[in-house]
Amino acid sequence: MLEENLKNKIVLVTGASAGIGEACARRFGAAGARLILVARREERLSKLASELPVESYLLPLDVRDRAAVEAGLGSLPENWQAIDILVNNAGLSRGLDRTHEGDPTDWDEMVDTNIKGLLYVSRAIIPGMVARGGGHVINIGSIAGREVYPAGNVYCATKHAVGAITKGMRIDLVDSAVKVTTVDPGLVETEFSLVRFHGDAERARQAYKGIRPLTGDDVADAVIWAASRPQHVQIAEVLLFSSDQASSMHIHRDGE
Ligand code: NDP
Ligand code: 8X3
Repeated sequence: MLEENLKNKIVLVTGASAGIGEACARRFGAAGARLILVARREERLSKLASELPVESYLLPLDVRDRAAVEAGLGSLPENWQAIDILVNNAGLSRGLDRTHEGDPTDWDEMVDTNIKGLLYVSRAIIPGMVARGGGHVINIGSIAGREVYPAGNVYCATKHAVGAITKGMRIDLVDSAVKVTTVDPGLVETEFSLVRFHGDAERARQAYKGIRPLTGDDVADAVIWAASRPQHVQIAEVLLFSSDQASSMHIHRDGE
């Protein structure tokens, strides 16, 4: 079974405190990988670590804080430095407003987290992968990186940027043994919509009304699959939807 390739690998997951990132950590842990868990909510990371069947290292930080990213990743204990797999998952949407009505504070948070945070973490980790002669970067993009939907403007722009950065990384690393993958989901039921709507649980529920959305574990399944291919196989892109979804704008909801 190819998942055996993952045993004892060092895997760093950003945004491991919830949703897709937490599911990835659990799946890599079940496959015997050693995990570095990154997010802001340290208590969530501690609880997750206590439930994993493997050794893990907690790195509570905000990926928007370049100095904290550089310090945290630059001072890993020696036995945690040789990161094999980076899952760039930390990200969020804020608001669903027309561009001319949007809140610039929301824009800053999305751009700083989804684009700059991903770049800071990647910049700190990829040179070691190149020097060691192996590694795999898996970016969590989105259908929002392939399409633009009404009021999705800035969030979609950040995910289009993740798509472009992923392609750029793959080109820049083609002469190395480092592989680059994007996993792009459609609707996944996590804390994503609660965060997008600033804690409005009723509005968040509406996003998944009448459909059977993907779960974090469904996305983790694709991440694990991409991560466990043989070294010469580079999965470039994975696009996955709930079977009730065909595009950002084609969603079949019960009763409609
Ligand atoms: P969740 O809100 O459930 O999880 C988001 C994770 O990102 C949390 O662990 C959060 O941790 C972390 N995070 C957010 N901001 C920061 C930050 N500044 N520094 C460090 N960690 C941060 O959402 P999802 O699991 O759904 O989202 C994960 C990724 O998947 C995102 O990139 C999202 O854009 C993408 N995605 C989601 C889809 C969906 O429908 N849910 C579909 C397609 C893509 P903490 O708050 O503790 O810092
Ligand atoms: C999250 C999926 O469609 O809400 O990236 O943008 S969507």
